[in-house]
Amino acid sequence: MRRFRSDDPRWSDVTPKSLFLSRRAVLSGVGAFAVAGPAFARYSVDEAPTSLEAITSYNNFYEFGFGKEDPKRHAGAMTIDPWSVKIDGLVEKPGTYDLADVTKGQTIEERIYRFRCVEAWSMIVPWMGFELSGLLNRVGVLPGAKYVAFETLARPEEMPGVRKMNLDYPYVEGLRLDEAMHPLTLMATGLYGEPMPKQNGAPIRLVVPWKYGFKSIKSIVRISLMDREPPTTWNMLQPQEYGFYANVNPQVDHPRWSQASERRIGEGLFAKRRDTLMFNGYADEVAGLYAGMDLARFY
Ligand SMILES: Nc1nc2c(c(=O)[nH]1)N[C@H]1C(S)=C(S)[C@@H](COP(=O)(O)O)O[C@H]1N2
Ligand SMILES: [Mo]
Repeated sequence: MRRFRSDDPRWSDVTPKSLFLSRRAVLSGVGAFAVAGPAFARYSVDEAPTSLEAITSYNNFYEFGFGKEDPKRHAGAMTIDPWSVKIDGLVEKPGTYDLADVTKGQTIEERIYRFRCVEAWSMIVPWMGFELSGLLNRVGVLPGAKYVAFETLARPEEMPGVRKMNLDYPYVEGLRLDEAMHPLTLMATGLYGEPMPKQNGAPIRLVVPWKYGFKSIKSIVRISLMDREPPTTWNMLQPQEYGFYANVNPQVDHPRWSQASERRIGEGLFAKRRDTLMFNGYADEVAGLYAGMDLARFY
């Protein structure tokens, strides 16, 4: 984990590109020097990534069914090319952007993040992606905007869960604008150095590592800048169980289970559970966003 805050001047000479290169150096076995350097630690956690096999075969993507294996089994049918994202609401340059235009000018880097589902399991995922702030700055956020709303593709012909309407589709999520602009908030386009697997939300999804996984909406087709808090899928379904904020918090239990600990996928069913960390271990970076807020009330 990082040792300094993001605004610490000691980071000033560390560019995202050099971070990426140092990580590559580590992967290719260049050695301990690169591992020890603070550049490596800036936004990535120093924990062993969960296997590609586990990350791509134990999924939540209800558009393809409730079961953890359903997304891997059915997501192959999803057409991801061509792909476009409608960006609208309180922006200077609204429009329908094709995928190449969404990623244009953004630095894609590797970020190894903790990922904690509200169901009390977790993984370590080596995402590829760029900061959402880069895209929002490019399209120009207008002064009245306070929230960002996201929407997933809902294509019944290709999605058995959507055909059955096992949830209210399209799946929608949202962030407060300051959360969306935070440097940890990623538009992820891949993992393990490869384009995003369909079951993980190809071709582009959100990753917000300090929040429960359901905030990290997959296969995004629309981003809207709003002046008020947008409705979100799980909150609409069960408001007393799933809040808008959904920050990982070991002190605020889900009404039906404890959030104090978690099962790390890949360690086996009999491995010792791990303690869940406040803001999923990203408190140094994000606690300031919630200063003065009652996190038991705004769960
Ligand atoms: N569109 C959409 N996005 C979604 C979901 C979903 O069902 N539909 N599930 C969420 C939940 S509950 C989790 S834990 C993560 C799972 O991401 P992963 O399968 O890549 O691990 O995706 C989130 N994003
Ligand atoms: Mo989840």
